[in-house]
Amino acid sequence: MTKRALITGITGQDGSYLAEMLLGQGYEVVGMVRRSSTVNFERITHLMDDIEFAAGDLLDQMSMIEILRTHRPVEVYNLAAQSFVQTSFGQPVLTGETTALGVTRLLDAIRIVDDSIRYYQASSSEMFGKVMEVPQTEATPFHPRSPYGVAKVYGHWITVNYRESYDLHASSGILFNHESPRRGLEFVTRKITHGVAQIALGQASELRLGNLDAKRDWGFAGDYVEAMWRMLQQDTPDDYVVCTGETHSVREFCELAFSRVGLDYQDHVAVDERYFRPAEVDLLVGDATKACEQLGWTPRTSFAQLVEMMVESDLEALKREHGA
Ligand code: NAP
Ligand code: G4F
Repeated sequence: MTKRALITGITGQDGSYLAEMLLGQGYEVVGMVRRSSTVNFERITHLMDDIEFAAGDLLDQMSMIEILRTHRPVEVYNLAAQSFVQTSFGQPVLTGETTALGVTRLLDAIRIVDDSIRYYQASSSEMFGKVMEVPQTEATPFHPRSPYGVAKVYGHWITVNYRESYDLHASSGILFNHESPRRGLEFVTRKITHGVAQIALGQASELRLGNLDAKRDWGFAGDYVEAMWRMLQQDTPDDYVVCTGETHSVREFCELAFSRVGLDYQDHVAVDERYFRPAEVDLLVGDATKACEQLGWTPRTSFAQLVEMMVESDLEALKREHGA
């Protein structure tokens, strides 16, 4: 029997990789997209003929009930969110409505329409915030440092609560930062690799960044979507940390990215107060032992391979754009 999966956030970085993976496994994929005045399908143009699209919004519960009734998925991957931490400080209420309450709207829609649906919640290492231990595991207490992190803690606990209250097959993946050439330009890794490519091609001379000392456990998004899928294939729903177990600073990311094009980051990076946050997450590094032992998942892409992949992709894209 062909399985049908619904992905919210299909136009985002992870949605595009997950859709690719599920289609490759023979799934029928339904993608929930919200209305906007211009289409936003850049990351999934190559999949447009294979995906069925359904109009809906995490802010609108009826739209999700209708999608579940019409398309009858057996798995739902909730990847949609206001996902940019910096924006969450400026728009905390919208972030809460989408990233926190949106989860309850969708879980309730599942409970009403078909409580046998298997559900994946995109939780985040941002929930650990001011970390209580190093490395962070499923048992590490949360101390979020942004409205986004607070909203994700709510989304995480409401998922656990619906699992315990209504016996839903609802799992939560606590994913550490994962990047790719499809990462939004506002996130620091892609901002750096795009900036490096512009500077290498003579289209810019400077890159303005915030806190260079923040450390993150960065992996490749293409590897991480496989862990999401594996969670929903388990007999019992649960929560899993997904990470590489290595941490690197923003400064190290810069050093490596600039060195790929033969440049010294110190000649081009300027620190700009505008990119500092009211409260920072200084250090994230996870321990994915549980995901490794129970899901058989391990990351395949190293930090150096990730940086190289992103720099190369931005160089190629800019060259194409400028006809070089
Ligand atoms: P992303 O690229 O920012 O994509 C977010 C997606 O959510 C987009 O498709 C966006 O649609 C959609 N969306 C936003 N508001 C919506 C709404 N009100 N209704 C319906 N859809 C809405 O994020 P990502 O990096 O792929 O991350 C996927 C999920 O994992 C997010 O929940 C994120 O918070 C979480 N997460 C990410 C990371 C990471 O490092 N990438 C780590 C941990 C957790 P538009 O295209 O229309 O804007
Ligand atoms: O790339 P970032 O914006 O990612 P952040 O805040 O870690 O959040 C990402 O990962 C979370 C998982 O832990 C996800 F849940 C979330 O959705 C998102 O995908 O910033 C990374 C670090 C921060 O410490 C920030 O202060 O880089 C620092 N940074 C320094 N200069 C900068 C900049 N961040 C951005 N975006 N832009 C800068 O110029």
